[in-house]
Amino acid sequence: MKTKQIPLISAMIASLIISGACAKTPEVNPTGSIKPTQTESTTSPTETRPSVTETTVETKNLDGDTLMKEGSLFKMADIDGDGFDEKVVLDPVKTGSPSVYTSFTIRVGDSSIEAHYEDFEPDFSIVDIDDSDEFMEIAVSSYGPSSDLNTAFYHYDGKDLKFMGEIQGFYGMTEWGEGELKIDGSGKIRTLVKTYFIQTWFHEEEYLLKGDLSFEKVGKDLYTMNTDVVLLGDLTLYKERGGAEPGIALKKGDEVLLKDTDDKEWCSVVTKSGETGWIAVDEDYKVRGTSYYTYDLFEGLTIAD
Ligand SMILES: [Ca+2]
Ligand SMILES: [Ca+2]
Repeated sequence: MKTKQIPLISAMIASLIISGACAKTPEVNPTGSIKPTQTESTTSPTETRPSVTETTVETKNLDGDTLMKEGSLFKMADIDGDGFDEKVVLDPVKTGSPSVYTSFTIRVGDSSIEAHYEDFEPDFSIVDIDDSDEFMEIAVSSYGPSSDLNTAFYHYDGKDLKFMGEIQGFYGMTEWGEGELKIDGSGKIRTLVKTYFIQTWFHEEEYLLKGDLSFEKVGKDLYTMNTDVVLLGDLTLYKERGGAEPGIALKKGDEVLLKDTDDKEWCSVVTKSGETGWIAVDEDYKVRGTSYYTYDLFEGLTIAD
């Protein structure tokens, strides 16, 4: 299932990126200061593929499922800023038949955290979300059950590991190219998030790393959706966002652009002649003032799971 959906999602992501919402900041290599592992002399210093031990351990859990531990991955990096490298270890676990990666344990020193993620990448990255503090963070990305990509972050303070949170999007290389979650040392993480307002689509989002190690969504007033649709019924637009006054009267068959939305209530609609009106949408899909759901009124939407 994953392999079929990924090209589609990937294409959507690519088109979003091309459609130009991205004000690109210069990329800073977040892993530039990491030392390569000793065993892989052919990789460049910026490629921090961890070494893989060959040991395979199999155990059974209480349900009788086979748990397979396919060797630990580790990287050396000074993630607590004390001047000495820590050994950061990830123990991936596969379950089921055919087996998939379902859980892992992250270990630094005497501290460890176990986590469960469906179809996670059996790998991790050391990243520097904010280069003005001395810490670096551990990132583990997952493909998720239906292309619900996400990345989990962990912090080590020199004594304890802490789960910081997870953010939609994949960090690092995937099977279709570079993941959409970007870290540039600014303290902000940029990514694409999936949303279900009006249709299934993605928009850019930023998250700020806060002092308590949590992430805060920065948010935007309006996100660009830019979806061309054809009206399947008549529709009178609102004149203004937030208002109740009627504006342009559209007819069945009209072609319009669903342009900018707050991703919760309002979306601008641009006609072929370049005039703009607004629709309000309740409960993600109910077009206010009509008996239509968005997908019954607009042809050209993407509706996925
Ligand atoms: Ca250290
Ligand atoms: Ca830092």
